[in-house]
Amino acid sequence: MPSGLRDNNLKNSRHPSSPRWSLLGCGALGGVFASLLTQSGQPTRVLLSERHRATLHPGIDFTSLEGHTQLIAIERGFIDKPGAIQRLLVMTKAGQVVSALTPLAGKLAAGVPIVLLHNGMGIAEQVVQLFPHNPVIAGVTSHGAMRCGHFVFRHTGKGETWLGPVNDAGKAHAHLADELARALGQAGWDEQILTRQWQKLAINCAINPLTALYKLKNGELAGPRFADVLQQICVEVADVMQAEGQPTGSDELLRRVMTVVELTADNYSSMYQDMEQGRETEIEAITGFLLGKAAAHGIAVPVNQGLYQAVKEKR
Ligand code: KPL
Repeated sequence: MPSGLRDNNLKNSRHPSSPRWSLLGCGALGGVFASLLTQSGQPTRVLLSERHRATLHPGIDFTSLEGHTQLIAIERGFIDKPGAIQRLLVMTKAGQVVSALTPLAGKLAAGVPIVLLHNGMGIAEQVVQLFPHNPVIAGVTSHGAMRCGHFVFRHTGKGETWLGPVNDAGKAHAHLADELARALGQAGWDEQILTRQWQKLAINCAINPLTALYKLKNGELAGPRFADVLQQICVEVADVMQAEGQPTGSDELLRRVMTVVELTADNYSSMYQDMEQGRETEIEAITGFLLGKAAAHGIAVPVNQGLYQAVKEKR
């Protein structure tokens, strides 16, 4: 048995009373979070759809930031018959959140917290409608992750993670941020999560379409070639944020974008990875969300509009 399997089984048994995380969406970031949660001794179960039953894998092949590779034993469940769920962490792509959660509507026990960690915006409101009796918590994260094969994941960048309530019931679940912090090294709780979601949206509007269209690592956006376009993207996002009651300066947004470009210089953005692998991108939930809000306020966002169209046409 690989040593990773033995270690993690031991770790789990040291925390018999920890409530179990059920994780929906085992893509690059989901696989990395499942591995880190398990390594921190927090029992984590990955919920898969029935079509994955035939392709089960003995564990997650996980490579840490330091380059250590381990096979991590992960419990699996199936979404059609999930059994008891104590807390749900949803890490599907933005466009799949609602369809992935729909089989649980009316079945999830009242009070079970649902934590949403995906790029883009506009999804949490739909989840609140689907689960009126559950605390809904939204999160943003800037960790970098790569899927290198079937259940093979690499943690490529240490980022920040923030959680905050979407509905009133969510407000009682700040402890979930502490528990994520045990796994990730850092995670915070912010009642104003909407502001952080907008700031992350700006980062994704800037980094994701450009890296996907020009086939670049995030760090390659740092040169003078992209300085103007990045600034224009931030000016447009700041205009829309202002109209949405989230005043911010475009310079502040650009500073945040450049910090992430630097911290994740060696990473391929999720949109780059999606496009390379012929998967649906998150452009609707990212730039599409911005365009929708801009249209509602009558604000012109030509640079973001152009990037949106280019990504749509590329598929
Ligand atoms: O969120 C990301 C993504 O790739 O989707 C960033 C922060 C840009 C890191 O690559």
